[in-house]
Amino acid sequence: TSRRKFIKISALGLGGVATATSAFSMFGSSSYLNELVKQNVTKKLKRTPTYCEVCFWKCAAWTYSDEDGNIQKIIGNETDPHCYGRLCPRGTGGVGMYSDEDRLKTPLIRTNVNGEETFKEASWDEALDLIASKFKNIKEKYGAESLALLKHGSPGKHLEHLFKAYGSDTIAEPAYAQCRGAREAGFALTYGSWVGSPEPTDIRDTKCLVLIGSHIGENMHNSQVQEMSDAIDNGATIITVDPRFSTAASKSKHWLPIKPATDIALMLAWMNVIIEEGIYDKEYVEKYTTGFKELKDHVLNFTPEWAYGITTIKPEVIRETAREMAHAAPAVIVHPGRHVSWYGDDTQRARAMAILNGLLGSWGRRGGFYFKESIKVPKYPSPKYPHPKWDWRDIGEKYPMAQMGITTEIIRAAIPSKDNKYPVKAMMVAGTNITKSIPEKALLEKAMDELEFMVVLDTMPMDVTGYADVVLPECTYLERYDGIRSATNREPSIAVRVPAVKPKYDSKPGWWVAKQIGERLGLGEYFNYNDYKEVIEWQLKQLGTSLEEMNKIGVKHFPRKSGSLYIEEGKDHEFATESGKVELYSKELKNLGFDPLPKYTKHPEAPQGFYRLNYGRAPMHTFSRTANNPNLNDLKSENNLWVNPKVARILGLKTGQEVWLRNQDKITSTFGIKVRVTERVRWDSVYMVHGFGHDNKKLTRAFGKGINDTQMISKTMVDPIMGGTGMRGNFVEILTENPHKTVEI
Ligand code: MGD
Ligand code: SF4
Repeated sequence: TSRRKFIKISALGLGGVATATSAFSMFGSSSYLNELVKQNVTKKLKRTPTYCEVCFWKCAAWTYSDEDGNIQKIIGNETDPHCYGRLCPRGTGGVGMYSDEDRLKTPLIRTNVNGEETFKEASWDEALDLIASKFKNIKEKYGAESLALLKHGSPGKHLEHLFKAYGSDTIAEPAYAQCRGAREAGFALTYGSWVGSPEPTDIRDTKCLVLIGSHIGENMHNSQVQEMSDAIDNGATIITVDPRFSTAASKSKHWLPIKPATDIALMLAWMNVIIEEGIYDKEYVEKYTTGFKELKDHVLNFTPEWAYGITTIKPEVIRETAREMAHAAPAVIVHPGRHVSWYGDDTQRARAMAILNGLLGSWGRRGGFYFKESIKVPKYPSPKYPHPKWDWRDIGEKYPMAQMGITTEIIRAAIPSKDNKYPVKAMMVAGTNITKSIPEKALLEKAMDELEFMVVLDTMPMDVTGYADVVLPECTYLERYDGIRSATNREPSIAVRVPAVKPKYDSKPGWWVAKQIGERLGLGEYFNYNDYKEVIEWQLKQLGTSLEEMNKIGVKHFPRKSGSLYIEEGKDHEFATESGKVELYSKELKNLGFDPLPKYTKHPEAPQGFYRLNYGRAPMHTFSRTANNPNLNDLKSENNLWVNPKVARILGLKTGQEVWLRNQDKITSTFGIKVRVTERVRWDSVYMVHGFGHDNKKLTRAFGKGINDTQMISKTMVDPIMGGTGMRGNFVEILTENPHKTVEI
């Protein structure tokens, strides 16, 4: 049997759905605070600043804890531009991450008892000594570069510092290749600037918001949802392109139920109408863009009639929506989306979005995209990092526009082969549940099996911990310091994270883990502090403030230094591209051997009896991390399979009935899922919320609830430009009988 078999047995010695339309009104309000204060007049509450870690929007918040160390409530910081004083349901429910009794409680080390693999509880010293000795051993045998780090969120930053100090920059996170990488490449090619997070979309002042497969409202990015809600109240036109009637679609003037995988064709037709009817922003195009002539010739034949045959969207609807956009311009946003790794031509789809925005003159304009700004947090003094012999760039060299590590390529590099020049031999996984976030499970399991050593740092016994040699329990964001948040926004601001309570059980902060391993590896000079608090204090001082002040205000604002939010009337503006202009036609892509202008390519369709597997978000959950959270599990404990009534009729399915799925590669879902018959999904696809179907029994609430969409994604379409993992080309058939005699776990 495989050495790194998923540990199923428990360790030695270790013991109702909200309606979609309510997503816009699910925010916690500061009236909670008054209520809370009233309720606790006798109890003194301590208020501690933090920023949320339930998703990566990083809303600044206040944690209220009582004298007994219980967290009473988390409330949005009124002055924070990420949340405007209101947290989303997940942020409010973040306290469940702290109180979840299934949390990892102590370090665990894989061991073999009577031929059975299991975990034994270990002391921190034992676990850290083992990690340090294994890391040293790998470095001696292969070089530090063979140690890879897959990470996400705040703990990742601390471990990145450790890895770089030890000589490895073999680092990646799923937020790139499995999420927004293609959009960053597409917009960087066009505007010379990443979109970044939060997106610099000026939604509060927009007159027209175009969402192409972006489901804001279910994808609950706080200020963005609030601004969209305000924009709707102010009469903005929303145009939603989605094969599914999403919450956003329900708020839209136009819902375009596009045939999946044909969005580029629709956008080419929009360009055709906007150019042919002469309703593009002529002044902007002339002054700020290059390649208009090539674009015009390129889209000449991509008429709405041509696109109709591909997208199933009627020509008059294509024309009408194009005119609405142009009418609103420049206060129009063709939203770049967030999770965009769909069909492997995702950079080109992002380019099409970027080009449309260019034609409409919305980049750098009020109600379009503003020029974002952030403040640089000075780096705490530390020696220079050594220069690795190879790093993530070399591993991803096939993909010329990869601007960050590609998780899947790093994983592949763990599988030995003759021509693997960059062998990965050990891996640390911190704050990412790769068994749910990275598809092609067979490949991932093979890679993990080949590793000489694997360590996981997590707060919960997620399925990925079952593959580790050592599991380290991190305390939650409410129990630790972390780096200062300095995100891009309309105005620069910073926020701090200060522990509200002591770490529960034997859990420790990520910064402490990094420092402990670092010291054992002889890297003490890189960790020249006893407590991370000292790092923050030093940085805050450089920024002209102090922890004392930040404890009172939570968020500090700084004036803009880069100039106006928008292009100033009559002034020139230089974009950060090679030409200094918005590159409608991309010479860069041409020189790299790719299409300089986006083209529509046909993608495979579902075979007879199969449906395209589509997936997305629910407002009360983030990926797989919240499924077991007691508060959020209460709101939604499992996912459902959305099935069109036509399909339900053919297969004889009823709402609430349990079904199983089998995909095109004959992979059968471990668990079942309940059907939801709804007109809101097209007949050629089925839909489910990502992040369910957990297969670790230690997650007592989430175990076996719903289907893990990632398990059904055994085929990927890789973006040749930046290495993104297209996941929407998988097809499933619906089984009404349980294919497992006894459910295997
Ligand atoms: P999560 O499932 O939230 O997402 O991928 P991941 O980042 O892997 O896993 C986060 C892990 O971090 C969990 O194990 C959680 O317990 C742990 N964790 C939470 N807080 C902390 C902490 O404070 N410290 C530590 N050490 N650990 C913590 C997300 C990725 O997935 C992204 S960004 C996208 S957009 C993709 N979405 C997606 C999809 O929609 N469908 C499918 N099939 N795959 C996807 N993969 C991608
Ligand atoms: Fe937390 Fe919600 Fe903000 Fe994300 S959007 S950081 S989950 S409050």
